[in-house]
Amino acid sequence: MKAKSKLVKPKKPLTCTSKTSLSNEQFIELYRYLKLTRMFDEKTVRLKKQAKLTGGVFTSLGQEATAVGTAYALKPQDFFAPLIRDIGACFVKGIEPRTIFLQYFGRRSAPSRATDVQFHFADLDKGFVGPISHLGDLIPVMTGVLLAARMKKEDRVAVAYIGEGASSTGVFHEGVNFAAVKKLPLITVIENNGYAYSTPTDEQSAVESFVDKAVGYGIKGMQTDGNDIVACYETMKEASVYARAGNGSVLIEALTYRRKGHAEHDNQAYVPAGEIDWWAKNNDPVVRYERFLTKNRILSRKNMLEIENELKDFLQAESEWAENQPLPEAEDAAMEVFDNNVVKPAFKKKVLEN
Ligand SMILES: Cc1ncc(C[n+]2csc(CCOP(=O)(O)OP(=O)(O)O)c2C)c(N)n1
Repeated sequence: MKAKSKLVKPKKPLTCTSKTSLSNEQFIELYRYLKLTRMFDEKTVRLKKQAKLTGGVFTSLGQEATAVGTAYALKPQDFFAPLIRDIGACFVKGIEPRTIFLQYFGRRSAPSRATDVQFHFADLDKGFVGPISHLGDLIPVMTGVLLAARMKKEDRVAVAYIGEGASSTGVFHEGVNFAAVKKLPLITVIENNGYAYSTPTDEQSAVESFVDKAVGYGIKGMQTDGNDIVACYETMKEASVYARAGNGSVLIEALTYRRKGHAEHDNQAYVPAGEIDWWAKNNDPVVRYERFLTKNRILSRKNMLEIENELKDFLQAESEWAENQPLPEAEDAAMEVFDNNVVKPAFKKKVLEN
């Protein structure tokens, strides 16, 4: 697998790049988001095993740094379209864990009102263009968002996250090509995590590196270590400065690894023995960042434990609150299906005014 081959024998324990403009306060904030992402995923897996959640649970174990680090370089007005491994980007851009718990618990007051799961909803004030299941389709959507921003003379860039598998879709090509032609500030992040469902990367594409595809579109290509959170931040910072200045689109390839199956139901029988353990032991993005933080005396082990305990209590409170919200009622299913002018007043009275 290509992402691994570059790192077959790390000579010494991996940490993060020290070439950065981040301040100590920002390093700590970044750590909170990284840990929050991992701990949120761990919690949803536990809740799933307790049969408390609806739908599949998709985690980003082992690749959290890509979404968190890249999103951290964005401005509040910037748009982003995450996919299933990018919950960390949602947190960085201000989506609260309780909102995603509401979705997972299928509660009536969830943004999708229990008609969809996970973070399949949108919050445009936070720049969040909600994911849909049809992989690749959000790339042309983001070009539309950017064309609208251009007409309104708004200063925005947009990030479309995509797996290396979904980069094989026709709509990926159409979207990236259109953005390139129109010189839109679209930054497409290909998360090369080794597998698309059970298909390994070398059966997905004949290119040596996905970043090479940028040449074919006539846009800037960048490759980054997706498990080095500081490198992810710096790569996106450079890309966004370039795109914001009117130079056009960027394609970023982040090299990472999916340590869990496609979702919790996937037993990963197709993964060669020892591969997952290798990544867990040698290239875990949280461990790497913790090493970096202690080495540079930004946080001690004790400080990290305090943060972990704080986040544990926070997530417990968020999930308990969501779990205690009411379930939907039968008539809610009619919303957005039949004439909302008829359904909405009753819905408004019952739900929104409660
Ligand atoms: C157009 C389309 N084809 C197929 C699927 C079914 N599907 C869902 S996730 C997935 C694999 C995606 O792999 P990748 O893009 O590499 O992302 P990863 O899961 O590795 O993060 C597939 C085939 C889909 N949702 N949309």
